[in-house]
Order: sequence, then C-alpha cells, then structure tokens
Amino acid sequence: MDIDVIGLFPEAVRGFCDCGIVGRASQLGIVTLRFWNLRDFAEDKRRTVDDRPYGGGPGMVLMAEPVARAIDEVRAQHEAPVLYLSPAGRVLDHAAVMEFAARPRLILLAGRYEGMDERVVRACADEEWSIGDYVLSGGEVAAAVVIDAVVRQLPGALGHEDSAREDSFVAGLLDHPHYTRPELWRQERVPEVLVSGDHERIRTWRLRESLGRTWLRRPDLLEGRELDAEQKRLLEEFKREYRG
Ligand code: 9WO
Repeated sequence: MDIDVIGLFPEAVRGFCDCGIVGRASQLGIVTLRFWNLRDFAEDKRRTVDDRPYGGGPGMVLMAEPVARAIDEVRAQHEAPVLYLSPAGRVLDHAAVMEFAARPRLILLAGRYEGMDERVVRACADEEWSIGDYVLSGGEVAAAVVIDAVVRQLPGALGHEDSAREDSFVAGLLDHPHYTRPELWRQERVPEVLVSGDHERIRTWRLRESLGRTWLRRPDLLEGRELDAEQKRLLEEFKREYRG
C-alpha cells in the first residue's frame, strides 16, 4: 500500500512512522510512505503558505495554491483519493479503517492554523475524516493515527503472535485484561485460570472478560450485534457474577 502525507510538519508524522509496527512494515515494503512539505509548494521566495482570513478574526488560513500544487504533484505520480483530516469530517471507526486498508493508495492532507481555504478543500479533497470530537493544533497527529490503525491491518504487518491474536479476537469487542510476572504483586494474585495451563479455560475466560467489559464500558458496541450461542452464554455468566 502507498500512503502520501501532505502538511506543514510532515517530519513529525515521519518520525512516528519510523517506530514500532509501522516502522517495521515500512522496512518490509508492506507500506510505502511519502512525506510532502507544503512549504516546498509555496509560490514566493519567502515560501509563504498562510494569509489572514477574509472577514477578519484571529489566526491565519492556509492558502489554496500551495495545497493544490502539492496535491497535483503527488497525484501526477499516482492517482489516489485525498483524505482531508478535520474535526468536521466523518468520525473514523474500525470499519472505516478496514475499508482504507483495502485501498491501494491514500493521500492524507493535514491542515494547520485556523484551517485551509475552503475552495481548495472543495476542489481537491475527496473525503473529510475526523479521528474524534476534539480540536488539535493540526491534522498531522490525526494522519499518524490513521496510518497506525490502517498499517497494522495490512497482511504481514503484525508478527506471527499478534496476527494469531487478531484472528482469535472478535473484532468489535474490547480486549480482555492482561497480566505478566510477578504472579503476586502488592498482595494481588494473577487470576488462577491464567496459570492453569488449560488453554480452553483460558480462551473462554478471555472471551467472557471481553464481552463483560464491553457490556460494562461500551454497551453501544454490543447494540445491533448478533452474539453466537457461546458468546451469549459467557456474557450471561459475566452478568450473573457481576450482579451477585
Ligand atoms: C479550530 C477551532 C477553534 C474553535 C472552534 C472550532 C475550531 N475548529 C478548529 C479547527 O478545525 N482547526 C484546525 C486545526 C484547522 C485544520 C487542521 N487542524 C485540526 C485538525 N485540528 N484538529 C484536527 C483534527 C483532524 C482530525 N480529527 C480530529 C481533529
């Protein structure tokens, strides 16, 4: 998969993308990331990319032309949809991440200041996406979030252990609790089942915890979701224990 990032601080996104799972996927050629600085597409010697807002008010607005020139250059190399990261966009979720991961190419556009000239958003952006209902200082962090979530879904991006885990994890549920050594920490023991060596009991315990946590903390994730017979039974068990 090819992902291009356009913004004023693409180096910040690159720094993040050199680390961990994304960094490894990049080294393995599972994803090809390119970073474009809007300043390199300014039209004047001073490399100006912002100007004062029409209508007045505080702050500056990203100028249309440098943004359009950057997008034209990236698209001349390979045609791809432009995703503008903004709090006014559709809110990202797991289904959207999976849909992005199935595309061969993405161009992520990160804004700064008070925003960018609306004309270039309309002319050049194909979609507008938000990572959540809060304002950031710019779209770069949101671009990093999209890249991280998408790249870990690409075949081969996760190690063997992790991909097995993903397979056994029922998407759309919260994860079960995790424990590591020592077995006794500040008077608290690791749940007995996890040191039993009984893999079937461990599997059902983890699934019960996943279902129970989702029911307690994010009941919205269970709405409109069909549980199979085992999941129904385990969630009922969890509820009975929780109430009792
Ligand atoms: C600033 C602002 C101030 C008061 C009320 C509303 C406001 N919205 C913004 C704003 O959207 N500023 C942006 C800064 C301009 C474009 C880039 N910036 C940005 C992107 N901030 N937050 C995001 C973002 C992107 C994706 N998902 C969540 C937030």
